[in-house]
Amino acid sequence: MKERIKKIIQRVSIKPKYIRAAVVALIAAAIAATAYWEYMRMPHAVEMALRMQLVEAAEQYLGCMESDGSHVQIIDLYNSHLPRPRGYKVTETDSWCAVFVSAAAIETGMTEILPPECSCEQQIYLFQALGRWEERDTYIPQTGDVIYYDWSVEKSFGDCTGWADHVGIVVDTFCPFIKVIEGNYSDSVKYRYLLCNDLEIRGYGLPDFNGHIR
Ligand SMILES: [Ca+2]
Repeated sequence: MKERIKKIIQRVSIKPKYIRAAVVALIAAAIAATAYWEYMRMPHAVEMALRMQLVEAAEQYLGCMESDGSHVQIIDLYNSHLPRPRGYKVTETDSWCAVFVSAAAIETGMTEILPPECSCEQQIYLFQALGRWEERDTYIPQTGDVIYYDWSVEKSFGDCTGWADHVGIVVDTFCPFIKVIEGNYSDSVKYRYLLCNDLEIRGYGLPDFNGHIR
């Protein structure tokens, strides 16, 4: 009986070469799993790169202002994109906050996910038509989201659904703060810092960067 058990143990015992092979296989599987995980993360990395690309296109105009006419290049870029939204050619004296946001989209070739417009309200309709409108003022925005303001909002609690007066592109969110880049902010391109869920936030247009990748 003892001999039989010994033989069975010998038969099933794993030889060192098999252990080595198993270790190699495990390491190979771990490397493959890591590579796959990195691959799966890639779309997010590409999406973030696109978000940054939009912000950087806007940031190159930092400091442009009406007083020295340097804002005209932004309006010219907007007008160069044909057909012009609603057939309107923007003039140098028009409000140009939405024009600025649109120019960044035109420059980066992202007009199908960030529809150009010179009117905030019209641009909101376009985002709504794309199913990419975020009405909740409590939404925590991401880099590249488009933020709309309503300056005349009544200072009370609740979701602002009033008339959009102004617009910018979210640069980054450091809760509870949002950093935004805006055109026609005191007649120039400037950063704005505000609180998440600020009462004057009307809502957000959310360009579908993932859709742009596809
Ligand atoms: Ca709202």
